[in-house]
Amino acid sequence: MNNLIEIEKLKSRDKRYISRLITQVESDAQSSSSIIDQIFSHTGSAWRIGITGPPGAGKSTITNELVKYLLSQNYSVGVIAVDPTSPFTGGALLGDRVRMSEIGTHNNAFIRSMASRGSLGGLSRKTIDVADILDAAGYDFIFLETVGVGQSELDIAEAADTTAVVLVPESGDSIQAMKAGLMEIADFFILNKSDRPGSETAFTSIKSILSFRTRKQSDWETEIIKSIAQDGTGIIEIYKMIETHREFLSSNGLVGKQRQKRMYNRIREIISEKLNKEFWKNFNQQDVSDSLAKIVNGDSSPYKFAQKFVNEFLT
Ligand SMILES: Nc1nc2c(ncn2[C@@H]2O[C@H](COP(=O)(O)OP(=O)(O)O)[C@@H](O)[C@H]2O)c(=O)[nH]1
Ligand SMILES: [Mg+2]
Repeated sequence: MNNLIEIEKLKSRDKRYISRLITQVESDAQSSSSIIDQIFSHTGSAWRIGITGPPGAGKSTITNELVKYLLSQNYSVGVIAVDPTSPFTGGALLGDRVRMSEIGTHNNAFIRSMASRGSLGGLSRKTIDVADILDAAGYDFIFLETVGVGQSELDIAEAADTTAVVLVPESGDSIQAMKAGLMEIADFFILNKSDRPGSETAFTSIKSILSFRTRKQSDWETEIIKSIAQDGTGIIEIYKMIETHREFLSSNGLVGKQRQKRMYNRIREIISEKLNKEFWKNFNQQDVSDSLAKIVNGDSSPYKFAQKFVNEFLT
């Protein structure tokens, strides 16, 4: 297709146009690079907020409430919900779609669910490309919701300016989270479902673990906000915390630094993807199959096989 971007149309936040660009980004890397090349100089104004945590913690409910609040304050908001997709259905969670449609029809809001397939972490290159599209379109805030289970929460910290980790009182989630490295990436915590039993205990235990950890930024105090997302309790406090963190980064000259680090990781990812593709283009399936048979027969080893192919690629 003709990939000449109509910047004015994008900036008018024409939703159908934005959707079309996103679909192209999702479909192939060639379109992505053409689109991002053209819009990139228009990005950088949006504030990107990562919301991560275990499944069912209330991330979507919190995001939904925050968006409603921001809309009431006349801000425009983009939401990218990255769902752990079943390889069988290939679609995002239905519940989220229904919930999101509530705000999705608002003129100043744009909601998109994305599958997390095809990437090891929760956030693929495509997600960040989509965030760029929404940024260039002029949305004031962009939310990135991802499930944090293991590796993926590390990725969200690479994509967001402010990262909030959502925990709930039950099931020792708080302790699990510390192990999973969520401590290092959280700019603040949200203890959601504070209406449930055990929330005080959970609060105290997160607080005490926080006091032992190495800080993300030396002068930044990582706080825990209690919320009951269902009825909106704590939502304004969460918003204020986002603003406080933004102010902290801005006044210390850290916004650019953080974004540079992100850019470095993003470029590395793009290079990996490119090299990987180039690499496998070089070999025909028959060569690969022959070598595999040799390895399985014990005539070669996986390391020898890999080295031979790398050598061939490099010459
Ligand atoms: N009791 C209680 N339930 C909540 C609260 N926030 C969300 N929920 C419910 O928890 C379930 C999972 O919420 P959801 O936002 O989809 O979680 P996500 O998987 O983290 O996005 C839903 O049924 C919500 O209605 C809360 O503060 N208290
Ligand atoms: Mg969700």
